[in-house]
Amino acid sequence: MKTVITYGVFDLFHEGHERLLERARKLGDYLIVGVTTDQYAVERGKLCVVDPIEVRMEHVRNCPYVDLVIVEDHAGQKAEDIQRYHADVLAMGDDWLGKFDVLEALCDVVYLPRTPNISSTLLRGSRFPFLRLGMIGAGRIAERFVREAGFVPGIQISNVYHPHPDSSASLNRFLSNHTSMAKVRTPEKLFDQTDAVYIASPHDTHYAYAKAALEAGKHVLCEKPMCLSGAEAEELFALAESRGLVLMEAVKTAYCPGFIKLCSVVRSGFIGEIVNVECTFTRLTPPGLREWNDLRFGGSFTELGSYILLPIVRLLGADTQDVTFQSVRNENGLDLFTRVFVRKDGILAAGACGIGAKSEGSLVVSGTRGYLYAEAPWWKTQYFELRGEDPSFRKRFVSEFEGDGLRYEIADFLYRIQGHPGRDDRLRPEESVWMAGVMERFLKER
Ligand code: C2G
Repeated sequence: MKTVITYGVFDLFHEGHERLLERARKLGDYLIVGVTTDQYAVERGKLCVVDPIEVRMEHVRNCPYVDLVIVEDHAGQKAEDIQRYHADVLAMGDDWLGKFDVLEALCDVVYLPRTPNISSTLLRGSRFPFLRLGMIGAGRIAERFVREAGFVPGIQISNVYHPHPDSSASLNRFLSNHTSMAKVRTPEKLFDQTDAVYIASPHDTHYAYAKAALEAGKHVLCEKPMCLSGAEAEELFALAESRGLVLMEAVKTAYCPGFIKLCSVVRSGFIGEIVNVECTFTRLTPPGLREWNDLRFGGSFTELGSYILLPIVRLLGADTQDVTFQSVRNENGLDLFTRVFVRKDGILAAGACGIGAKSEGSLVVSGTRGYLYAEAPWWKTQYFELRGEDPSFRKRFVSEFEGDGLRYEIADFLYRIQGHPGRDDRLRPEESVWMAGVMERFLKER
């Protein structure tokens, strides 16, 4: 018997997939198909898979040329499977031409021509119209956002509104790099021409822009901190819900595969009951920037606090009120370094952030049986390990964090706009509301 093996995501199963499987089966007598998991697809840069794995596997299983369906979930698996199933041929579409030649040491490798004019990407485009996204703010993060959105098929950033006439040089620089993008003179004009809005203006303006956008019927992705008071955040989420719109706070870590895995590992009980969470995020910030000069909303905590509050709220929950702060201040009263302490039912948490001090950017979650250590920069989660009393015990986890990592939140935003339900392992509204409440308390005490 001659065994053939092939792999794919098989999203929105179509004629091109079927024809590939038909020809693959003809190369032998038995066809095994590895269907890529959602998570592994994301790790390989496919951010917009629509059908969940059970649906994709069902489609492949129902295909008359397929004898066995297996799951593909990690790098290196093809070599393992070829040996495990004694495969004689690995068949792949010719979009992969040359990429798997190295496996010729184990079996024949055949690249089959792709069927022209059909793909999951094209089908996604016809099922879901292109999302026209407008940007409010062309400041420091805007350039990165545009670059990262380029990795999410189905989004077109059409225009930008920049609220600060005094920084028009940065707007002009930005526009000269993005000639397809138009400048609009008012937020209303922006709303008229778009389906969704990304807000990247100064912190204290987020709430008003988000509210106006939602009232105009636009989905909103808002930079952190989305709001500086819990009531404002609650109001925005209620408004979004009443209008059937998506509202998301852009804390990029909350949507990246590594951090999602980290929280799941903690929740799965490997380290026992959680007793303490500690994390740090520092970024030495050059003098003269808004962080140092804005006496009302500058400083470390408003700038970086959302990151350190994220693992705390994810792991302790959004119902804790016992929050205190300690800060080291600059001459102008702004915090150059802040520690936040949170306590809930026998669990402690402490986060530290600073724009004027450098420290190790790690995250440690301590439990009754062991602890999780995520190495710096934990907010771009790529590597973490579980450790216990026995120093020789180490369980290691590695994840991809591509580029600047904004692509994951952008993909999630699009996924939800397309009508898929919000996923509970991403940032939830009540968590954003809690973080806004903590910001409010910090600003009041300062
Ligand atoms: N295919 C094809 N013709 C098309 C579209 C796809 O022949 N018009 C083939 C692809 O070349 C691939 C298979 O169908 O061999 C599955 O395609 P995708 O679902 O796009 O999966 P892919 O990204 O190739 O996943 O680890 C392997 C990866 O998961 C491969």
